[in-house]
Amino acid sequence: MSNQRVVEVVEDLERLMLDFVRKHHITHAEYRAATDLIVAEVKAGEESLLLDVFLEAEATDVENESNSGSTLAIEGSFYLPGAPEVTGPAATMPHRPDEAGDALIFRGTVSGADGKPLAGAELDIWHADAEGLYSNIHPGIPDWNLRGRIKTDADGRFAVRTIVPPPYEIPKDGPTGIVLNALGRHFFRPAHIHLKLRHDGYVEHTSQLYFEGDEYLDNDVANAVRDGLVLRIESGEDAELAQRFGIAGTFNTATYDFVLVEEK
Ligand code: MBD
Ligand code: FE
Repeated sequence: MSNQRVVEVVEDLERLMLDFVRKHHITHAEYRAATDLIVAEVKAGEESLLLDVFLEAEATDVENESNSGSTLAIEGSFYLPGAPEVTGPAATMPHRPDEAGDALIFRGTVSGADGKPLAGAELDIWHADAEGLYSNIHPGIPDWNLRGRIKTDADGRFAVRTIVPPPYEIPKDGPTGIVLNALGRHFFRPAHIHLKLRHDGYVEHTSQLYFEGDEYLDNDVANAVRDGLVLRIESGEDAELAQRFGIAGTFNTATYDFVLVEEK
């Protein structure tokens, strides 16, 4: 039995590709190079990376057009469900004893579109380490390092200690990197923190947060930076947070308030 949505979009895609082959006089050798690229992407485990770099931001833009909550952003290729829960007043992302990078307390609130704070909302957070590498993906890093799930308190607030990640560089030597190189593009994404937010009765919210001053904000290889997702890192003293997290002197904080959309 045919599926109406599949007929609609796949037949349109088919027409687009046939027109494309004709328009560019694609040779048989070029056609075969394209199928070989797909095989190479799968062999390298980069098929999602290729699509996420080139297409995913457009799909989230489409969703943002009719989204009344906080701005959505791409998931990227490295999300894994089941990260450890991080709890307590000094909630800290799983990390190595000698984890490199500047300490950051990321904090904020989660509320509904009506402004009602959401207690017990889950923030599923993952980001790269100071080398730009992701645990469970890149070798040599303990499983679940810098991946964690934290819940908001009774007032819908959260605060978690982690490190400021650096810009992320797409592997240069893999098939996706070869394509980017042939296009004359660089391989960098601005530094970012990935998040998925969940709360019963609300639509799961996938986004990413960036940092002011990053040289790749305006030329992200995945073109995924959007207004309102760029955080300012405030460096200063905050007695309450310092006590809570047992840190002395000045430290970095970054704040973001999420708005989730109710399920229909
Ligand atoms: C990532 O972490 C990412 O942000 C993108 C766009 C692609 C792959 C991994
Ligand atoms: Fe990423």
